Amino acid sequence: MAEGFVSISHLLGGTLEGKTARLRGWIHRTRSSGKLCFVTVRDSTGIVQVTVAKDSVPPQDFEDAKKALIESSVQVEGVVARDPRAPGGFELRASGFRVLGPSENFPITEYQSEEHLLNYRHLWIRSQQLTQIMKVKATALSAAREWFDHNGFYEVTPPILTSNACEGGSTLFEVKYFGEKAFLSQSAQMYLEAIMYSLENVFALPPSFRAERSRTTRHLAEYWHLEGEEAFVGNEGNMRIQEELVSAMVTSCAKRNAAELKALGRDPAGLLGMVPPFKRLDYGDAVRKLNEKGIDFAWGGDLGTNEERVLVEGEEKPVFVVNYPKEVKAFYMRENPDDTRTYLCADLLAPEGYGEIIGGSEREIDVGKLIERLKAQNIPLEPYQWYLDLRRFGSVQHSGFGLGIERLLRWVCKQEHIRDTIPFPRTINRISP
Ligand code: NSS
Repeated sequence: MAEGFVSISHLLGGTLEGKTARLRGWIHRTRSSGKLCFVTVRDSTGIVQVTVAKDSVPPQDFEDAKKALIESSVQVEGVVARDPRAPGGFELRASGFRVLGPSENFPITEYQSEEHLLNYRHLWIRSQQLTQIMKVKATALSAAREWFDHNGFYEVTPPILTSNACEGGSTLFEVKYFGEKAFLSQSAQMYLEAIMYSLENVFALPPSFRAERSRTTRHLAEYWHLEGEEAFVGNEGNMRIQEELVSAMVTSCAKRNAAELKALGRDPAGLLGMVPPFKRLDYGDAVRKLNEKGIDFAWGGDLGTNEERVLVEGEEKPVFVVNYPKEVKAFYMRENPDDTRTYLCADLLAPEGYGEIIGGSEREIDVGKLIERLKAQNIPLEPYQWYLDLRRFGSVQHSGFGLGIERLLRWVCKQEHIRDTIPFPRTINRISP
């Protein structure tokens, strides 16, 4: 906080009652009646009511306060007074009111279409809803970094421009690269696997890119991907790491952002219960469960939104679905020795039907099997030679996972649409603003 100015949360804390204080912020709402203006002002910490009485400020200040439109930036000086009618219980009774940057007529009013709000995202980003979500997201990210830090992981910085696919060709964004073809990274996994050989436990938080052609409420074309890779860890150990990490992230949000979560309609007390262990549900049992519930679903299919929703019905906590059939998963996963039709892998499904938030697996270390699978899918080997090399020079058992940050936030912040968990969403029909 700059010298001489108080934050609104400090002002609302009560310790400044009767004292003179100065604050800076933006006009949230304003109305005036005769000799009195009520201006609510927001800063990054909260919203407070400012009363500007004609008799208490210089004449020009009163005129400015009366004229100032919402979203004008202002500086106010006054006395902090307890007032039960004011939101927050305190108000600032102005002795001085200055407009720093006037606002034109703000193009967003109360009831606007989603399309309008997305066109004006650069201004809508100031809304209470998006502000609250961004605060929760900042907590989730710092809690994740704290957790990794306390558990012996190194943060590393993988490339974004890549020459090969990690998650299959259908969702690759192609870019021109000095006359060659390159792609935006879908996942840092292969690079984390390479770095694992020196640092053993690594994580990264890069953006990932998916040219998702479907319009859904849980797909973005650009999202933030929290990925871990661990040496000498199998599929079960991988799940233990994930459940502890998710628990640390979610419970930190519940503790540090209770007010924001409540405002978003999420009860923070419920999130405090997201502690390990999370249930493991074998894919085969998942198919049986779906069939028992009258859903026509055959072994070998991929779980869609509806199946994922049904599988977590009645569950309080996230659920791991383990050992998917090979045909629905990526080539790099380790074959399950107990059932070679499946891989040693797990997807973590959030409760309440929010769906998959993590995809993870133990990695195949048999280079012959990897080559066989790439060939079977008619994928040229050349771009993967470096990845195959990783199995040729001191390979060890290892596992990893990728957590979609916005998927987790959609659940934690109880959002209908994933786009509101990222400031400037990129989707099939939007790259602007
Ligand atoms: O495709 S994943 O399931 N798995 C991977 O990319 C692995 N290579 C990760 C790894 O093992 N290092 O994606 C992982 C997660 C998935 O569970 C979602 O939470 C999220 O990434 N994800 C997405 N979030 C938002 N939008 C889109 N389109 C999206 N695709 C995946």
